[in-house]
Amino acid sequence: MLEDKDRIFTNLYGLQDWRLEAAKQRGAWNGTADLISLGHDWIIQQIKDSGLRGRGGAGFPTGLKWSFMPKEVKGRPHYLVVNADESEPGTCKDREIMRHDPHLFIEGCLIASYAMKANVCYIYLRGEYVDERNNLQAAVDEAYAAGLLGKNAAGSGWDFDLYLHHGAGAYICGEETALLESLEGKKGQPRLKPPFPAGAGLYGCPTTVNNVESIAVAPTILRRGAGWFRKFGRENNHGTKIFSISGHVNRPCNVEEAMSIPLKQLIDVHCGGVKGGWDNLKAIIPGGSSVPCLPKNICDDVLMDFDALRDHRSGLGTAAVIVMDKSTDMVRAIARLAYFYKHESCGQCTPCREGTGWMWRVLERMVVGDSTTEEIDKLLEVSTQIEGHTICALGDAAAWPVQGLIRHFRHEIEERINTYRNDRPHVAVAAAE
Ligand code: L3W
Ligand code: SF4
Repeated sequence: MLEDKDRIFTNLYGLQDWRLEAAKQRGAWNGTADLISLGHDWIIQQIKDSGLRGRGGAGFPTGLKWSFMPKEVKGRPHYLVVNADESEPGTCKDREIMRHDPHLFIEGCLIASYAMKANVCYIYLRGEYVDERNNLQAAVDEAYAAGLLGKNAAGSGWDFDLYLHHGAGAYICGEETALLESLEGKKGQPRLKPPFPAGAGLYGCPTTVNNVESIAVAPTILRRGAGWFRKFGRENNHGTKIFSISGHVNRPCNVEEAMSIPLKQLIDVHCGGVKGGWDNLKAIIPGGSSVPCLPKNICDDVLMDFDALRDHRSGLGTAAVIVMDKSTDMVRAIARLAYFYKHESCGQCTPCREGTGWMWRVLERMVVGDSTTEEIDKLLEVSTQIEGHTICALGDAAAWPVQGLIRHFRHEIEERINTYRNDRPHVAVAAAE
C-alpha cells in the first residue's frame, strides 16, 4: 500500500487549486533548471534506472524509448508528442492529471523534451476532452507568462515551445502513428512500423510519443531519485501507477497505488469492495477493454502488474479495472466491446476491417443463443487469425476480449445455445441435419 507521502499526484481529485502558485507549493517546478543542468544523458539514465514502463498500455520501458532518439540533432528537429487521446474504454486517469495537476505534466514535457533534445512538444488531446483542454491551455499560458516555457524555459537555457492539438474523437488516433498522421493534418490511419517514430516520426523527424502519465511522473522521479520510484512494486514492474476502477464496486475511483498491489486489496481499500461482497464478483477486465477478462478464481490473488497479468494471459494495459459482478451478462458485455472495435477500426487492413464486424455479428447472435458450438470454435479461430496479422494493435485489441470470453466463459455461450435450441426444437433438428 502506498502512503500519502509517496503519491506523485497530490491533487488527483481536484480538491486543491490546480493553478501555478498552488502547484508550486505542492512541488511542481521545484528545481527544474537544476535537474536540467545535470544533462540529457543523466536524465535518460535516471528514467531507465527507475524502471518506469510506459503508462499508455504497452508498458514499453520509457528510458529505453528516450534513448532511441538520435544523440545529436542533425538537420531534422526532434519532437516530443504526448498521447493524451485517452479513449480506451474504462480509462480516465490522464483526464484527472490534465484537469487537476497540469503543471506537473507541463514540467514533465519540458524535462523529457530537453532529455531528447526536442525544442517543441505537441500534446494531442482526445476530442471529447474540452474541460481538460481548457485547464491545460490556461496552465500553459500561465507557464509562458512566468517564463517556464518559451525562450530559456524555467531559466534552464533551453528554448522550448508547447502546443495543444485537439483531436476529433477517433479512438484509432490514440495509436501513436495514426496520431502523428492526424497531427500532420491527414486522416488518422496507423503507419507500418518500422520505422518507429524515433527514426521517422512527426513530419519524418525523430519523435518520441509518450503517454501523459509517463511524462507527468518524470519530474518527481528525478527530484526524489530513481531508487525511490524503483522501490515500489517488484522486479520489472516498478513504481506507482494510477488505477481507474469502474463497474460493480461501491465507490468507483482513480487511485495512485504501488505497482503489484493485489487486486482484492485495491478494490477493498479504495472502492469499498465489490457490490454485494467479494463473493459476488464474476470477472474483471484488468487493463482497459483491450485485454482479456479474468474470472473470479484468478482475481482472488492476482497482483496488478504487467507480468502477473501477462502470466494469466491478460495484461495491465492502461490499468483501467472494469469490475463485473454476478449480474453481468458476459456474452453481451463482450459483444458490446466487439461493436466498439468494429466501429473504431480504420479499415486499412482486411483482417481488422472484415474480422471485427464478423466477430460482432456472431457475438450478437450468441447473446441470444442463435448459434452452434462449432461456431464458438470458428469464432476463436477467426480471432487468432486477426491477432498479429494487422498493421496496428487494434486488431489484437479486438481479438483478445473475445478470446478471454471463450477461454473463461465458454459454458455461458453453450448454455444459451442449448436453451435456444430447446425452446425451438425445429432449430435443433435443422442443425443436426
Ligand atoms: C523503437 C523498437 N521503438 C516498440 C515503441 C513503439 C511504442 C511503444 C510500444 O500499443 C498497447 C496496445 C493497446 N524501436 C520499438 C519501439 N517501440 N518497439 O514502444 O509499442 P507497442 O507496439 O508495444 O504498443 P503500442 O502500439 O503503443 C499500445 C494497449 O496498449 N491498450 C490501450 C491503449 C489505449 C490507450 C488510451 O486510451 N490512452 O493507450 C490497452 O491494453 O491495445 O496493445 O511507442 O514505438 N524496436
Ligand atoms: Fe486500421 Fe484495424 Fe488495421 Fe489498425 S488493425 S490499421 S485500426 S484496419
